[in-house]
Amino acid sequence: MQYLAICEDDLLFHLLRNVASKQADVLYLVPDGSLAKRIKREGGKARGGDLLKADTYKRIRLHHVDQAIVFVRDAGLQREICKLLRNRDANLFIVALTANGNGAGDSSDPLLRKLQLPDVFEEFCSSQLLDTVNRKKVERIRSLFGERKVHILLQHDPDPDAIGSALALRELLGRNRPTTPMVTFGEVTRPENLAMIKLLDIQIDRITPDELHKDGARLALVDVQPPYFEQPLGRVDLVVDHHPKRTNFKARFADLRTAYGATSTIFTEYLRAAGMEPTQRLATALLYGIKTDTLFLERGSNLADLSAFSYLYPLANKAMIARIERPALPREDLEALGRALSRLQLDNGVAVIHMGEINREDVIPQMAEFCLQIEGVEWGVVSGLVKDRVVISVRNVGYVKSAGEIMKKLYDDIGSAGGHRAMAKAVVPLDRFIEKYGEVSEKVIRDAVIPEIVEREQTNGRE
Ligand SMILES: [Mn+2]
Repeated sequence: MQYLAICEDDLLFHLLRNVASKQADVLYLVPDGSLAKRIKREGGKARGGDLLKADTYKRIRLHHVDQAIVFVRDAGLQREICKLLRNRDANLFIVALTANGNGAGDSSDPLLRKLQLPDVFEEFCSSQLLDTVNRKKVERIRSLFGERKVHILLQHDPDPDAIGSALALRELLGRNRPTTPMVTFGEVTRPENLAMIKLLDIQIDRITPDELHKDGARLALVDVQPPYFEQPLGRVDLVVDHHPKRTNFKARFADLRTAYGATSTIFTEYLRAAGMEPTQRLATALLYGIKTDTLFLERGSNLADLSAFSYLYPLANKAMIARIERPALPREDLEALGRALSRLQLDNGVAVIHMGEINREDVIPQMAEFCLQIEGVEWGVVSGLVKDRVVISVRNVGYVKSAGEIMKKLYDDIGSAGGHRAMAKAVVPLDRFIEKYGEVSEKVIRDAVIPEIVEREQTNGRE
């Protein structure tokens, strides 16, 4: 690239010398000869001349120039220079660096771009500064654990951001699964998250509070802070998180960045500062962590998230993320569904389906949703037996919307139930369900639910 930089002084020369000298060939046009000499002495290409005279530009072969940079503080002067350049060459790309809000030049000129100087410098400086800060933090993190085993403790239902962060921490420490396991007091339940750990071959072990420091193991928390846990955790060595700061807790190292949309963003910065390019597996986990925590960069994300996201994107396996997001339905569950559909009866616009024993809980609400597509159906009521729990999902498009109310009335005394007007759910332990209804079947659910729906439709009428 051949640049022509039109400047009042040698500031831009000093700035660009360190940044762009290797990629760019820059000719500096400055107002006087002595300044031009100074730049030449320091290894630059320069020419002196009156910046407001057309002759000055005639002596420069503009057709060799790919881009002109106009770095003149006075807006009026800048406008004049842009005009002179444009008169000489109608196809020249011009970037005008302006120090104040109004910029300069003809804004209808499609080949003229204006950049605010404070933005340019801020971006340049902050990324450099952050890099140093992050490098120091990585050094500190690596000094925390010695040869000890490290438990990376995640929240009760570990999510992609936590999992991606934990993988990155392990990588930063140069550790492996046996010496640095991911642990939780709960378990992964969301279908997407289950798909993520399966496809990325990630293991999360269940642990009890007493085992946290077994055999002198150290403790690291990512995407969560100690007060989240009801029980005391003992000594905590590391906390890296983006959630709002919780009440006082002690940790040997803490990095809390509440302005960030994801903890995975913090770990991406650590990796970059440490000069470690993530593997495809790690990049996929981190990218998916940022994506889910920021709702694809829409919620609570900032520039840092955007920058981490665009860094990870080319390194990650996008096809795998697509598979994680649309987890396949287990075959056996589909078969249960097919059988249930084949004997579907409609009663007052209500479709009731009991799927029997199924493997994946999320199949139940998906099915209830699907029922609404069947002609004449206003209510979809779908139940299934998931391990030792009866799960009932209700969807409704009718005029009388009281799905949550009905579920609460019928099942809240023996389990947990609730929801909105159009969407509700009940989860009841199997033994308590049988105690009350004698069995789990389509019939007992139908007999309980339909009178409630009919009663409400009659009292409320059709508005
Ligand atoms: Mn998070």
